[in-house]
Amino acid sequence: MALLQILAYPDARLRTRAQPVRQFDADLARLIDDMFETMYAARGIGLAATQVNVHLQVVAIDISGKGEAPEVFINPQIVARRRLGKVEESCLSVPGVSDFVKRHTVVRVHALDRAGAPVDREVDGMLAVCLGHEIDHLRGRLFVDHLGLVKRLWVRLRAARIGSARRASAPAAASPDATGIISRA
Ligand code: GNR
Ligand code: NI
Repeated sequence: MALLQILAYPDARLRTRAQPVRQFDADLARLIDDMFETMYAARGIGLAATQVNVHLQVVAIDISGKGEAPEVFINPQIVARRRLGKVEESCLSVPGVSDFVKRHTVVRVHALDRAGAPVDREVDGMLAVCLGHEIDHLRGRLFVDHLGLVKRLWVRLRAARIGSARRASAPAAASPDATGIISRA
């Protein structure tokens, strides 16, 4: 297993639209395992493949945050939605920022599981919100795109500051290799 590098806003690669998965093979299984490992290490409750620079429609979620409820959604489609709510969101690709976003809190999702078998589920609460957030990633959208202009400008300035501080202090040894993979010792 390997930790993957998570792209950070405003990286243009986060705007890529993910392609549907067509092959349920060992590469896909490895990607899913690496995504969970990366998500848990970063203390997130969800991760879209887009965030690790793999532009396939793969979403990993565990709203328990600690390995209790891992769920994979491949090629997910929301086919029904209801009950709009305002929920505070954060994103591993937009570190240090959280804000309230309008999302549906009950959604019906069609997807495939890691073996390629069809899934048809109605989910609610945090799982529904997280699924909306992750499906946005697969389409190149970030939660900050839902915020007002002033807040979005603030997020951009902040990201520029954090980015330049990181570049100034980042030791070369901590960088991922050309594949984007940070190997475990
Ligand atoms: O860890 C995460 N927390 C979170 C909180 C509220 C709504 C959505 C999320 S997803 C986020 C991890 C992430 O960036 N997934 O793309
Ligand atoms: Ni996110």
